Amino acid sequence: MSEKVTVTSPFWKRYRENVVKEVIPYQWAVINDDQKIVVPKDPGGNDDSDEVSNEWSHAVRNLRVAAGEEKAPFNGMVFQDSDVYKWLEEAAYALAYAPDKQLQDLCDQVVDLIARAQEPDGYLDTPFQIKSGSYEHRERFSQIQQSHEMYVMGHYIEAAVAYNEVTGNQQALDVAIKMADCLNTYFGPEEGKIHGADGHPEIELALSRLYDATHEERFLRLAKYFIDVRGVDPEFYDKQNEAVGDGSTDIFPAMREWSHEYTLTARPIRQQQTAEGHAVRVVYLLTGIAHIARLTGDAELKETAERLWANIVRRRMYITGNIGSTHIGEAFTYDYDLPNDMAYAETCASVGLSFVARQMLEMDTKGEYADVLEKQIFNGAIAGISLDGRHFYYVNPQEAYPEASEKSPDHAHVLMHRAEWFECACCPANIARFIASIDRYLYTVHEETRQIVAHQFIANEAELLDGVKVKQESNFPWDGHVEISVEVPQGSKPVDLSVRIPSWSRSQYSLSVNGAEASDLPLVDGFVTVHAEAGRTVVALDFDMSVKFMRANTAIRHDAGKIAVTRGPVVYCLEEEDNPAPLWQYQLEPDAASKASAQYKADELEGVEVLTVPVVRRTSDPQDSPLYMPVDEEPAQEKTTATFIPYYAWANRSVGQMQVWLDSAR
Ligand code: FUB
Ligand code: ZN
Repeated sequence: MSEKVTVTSPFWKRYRENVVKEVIPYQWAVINDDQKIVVPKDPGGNDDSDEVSNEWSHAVRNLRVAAGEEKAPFNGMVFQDSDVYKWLEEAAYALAYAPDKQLQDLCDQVVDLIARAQEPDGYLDTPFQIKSGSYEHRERFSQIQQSHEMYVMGHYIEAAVAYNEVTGNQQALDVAIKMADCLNTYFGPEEGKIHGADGHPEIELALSRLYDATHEERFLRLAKYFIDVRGVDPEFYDKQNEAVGDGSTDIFPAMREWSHEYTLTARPIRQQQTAEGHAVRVVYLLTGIAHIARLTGDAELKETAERLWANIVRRRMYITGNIGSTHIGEAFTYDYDLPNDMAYAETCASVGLSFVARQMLEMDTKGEYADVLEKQIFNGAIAGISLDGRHFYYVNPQEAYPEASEKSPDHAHVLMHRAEWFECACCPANIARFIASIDRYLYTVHEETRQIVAHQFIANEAELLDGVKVKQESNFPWDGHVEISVEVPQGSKPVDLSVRIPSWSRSQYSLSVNGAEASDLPLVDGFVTVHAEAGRTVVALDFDMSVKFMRANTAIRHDAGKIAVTRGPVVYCLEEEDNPAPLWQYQLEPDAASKASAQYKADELEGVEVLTVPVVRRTSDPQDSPLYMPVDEEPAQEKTTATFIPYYAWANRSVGQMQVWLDSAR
């Protein structure tokens, strides 16, 4: 990446400083066993193995054992190594904006340990190297529906590309290249190789990144092979599973029962019409598909990405941007099925959808991609981390009740407070690497056409193209005034600056260029484009920051007759901490949005715009009232106000009810 973007946004600077000061040291302490963990029951139901400690991660120790430097059994989920790799990747991004010799030394040591753990032929996946316990007789790549071998290696490759790019560490990249070459010897269309793709996509996107870093065609070829081989033989996983036994020794025995639809192997992916199965797997795969479609100019693959993207964001996404409607299989279900209190909405899925959005934006300057990315940036993804940086959500409900989480098995996956860690710890480092790399999500730059696409409004100073400087100033998302200045050096060719007009402000915004009113500039796919000649061009925007009441598509039965409150890109929620329970007694009058007021509270929730909104509150029936009664025996109602806070900030104070959607009073 040749662009250099320095984030200056107060909102995002706080998050990124928190990653440096709190998250990286904390997560290192956990994976390096300097800190004991207390983990909740696994939301995906993966915690019945005695090879998973719920007190220690042992992720780094596993590497030492694989390197032959310590004796211990393998511990953790089969993909435990990826916790170390995602940590390394988040540290790499952090080093780019907060250089730190001590952290870099530690990362160098981790890379060296990884290199020592790697087999001479490039293979690296510690459970399959340590071979303790149930792994004793497992062969490499013999059960790739379940083994996550390429998922794990993909995460290493991503980390290596990032770390090499930021620090120049060549050893990191060499290990990744050796790893990818190892995969090349096992997989591919040639006879004698394995003709299947990993059960958990990730390697596709990782190899594409390795290609970007090395320009070695063989990595792109292999990435594309993994996309194209999926679903060619729908029985591929079944055959591999049967070959290793009857299932009694499987890593995830339940996976045998997964349908071909769920594993996205029912048909070649180019024929897939809808986003099925495990949400994170789908979005990781889509990221690879979009990346490879762009690199190879494959129009059919691009259409596949567009089709699946559209299915997700137009039919299967929560208003906060979260995805994944059921904890059973951590999966999508069907169009418009978006239960609020039972949502799964894994943090990794939001991070993954952000990856897809970024890749789609590389192909096309379309507002929808950037709008969805913005949803993650200010809602769905960042809800996955507490404001103190030491607690994490895996599941992100849109509605939560402590008693339901405690007593209803259906709601047991919905935690009422963010956890210190998880047995299946995929989310904590994923959200951290997203935050640490947010500077890479703000612009898309097209060198050939000299187009700079500014699709996010996070204040920053950037150097893009050949010496072209872009500066964004704003206090977004609290304030809707945004100024973007572009400085094109004298003698350089002009550039086109395309700026997104967010969907939530499209009907009302103002825009000026160098002080002259320009709100009538044509809007193309959600973007306006300003031509910037050598010198300084200033684009000033004022977005509509009024409080808006939103309704859902009538096909979403869970939200029928309900209203959600938004302001700018931020989705709000009601929390018991600010409003007496039960929250389901609060109703919104559809025309009351204009009576809502916003107030910035610097001392609350790390600085937050709080909304005071008129509501109608029904009184609760007296205790021991009958369960059912005629409607004319209406409970009394009072007009009052309620306090709304941004959804991402919920569960940072006390344990209590939370709701995004409220009943409409009419
Ligand atoms: O399987 C690896 C990761 O663990 C997935 O991406 C998450 O959904 C969790 O199941
Ligand atoms: Zn996760």
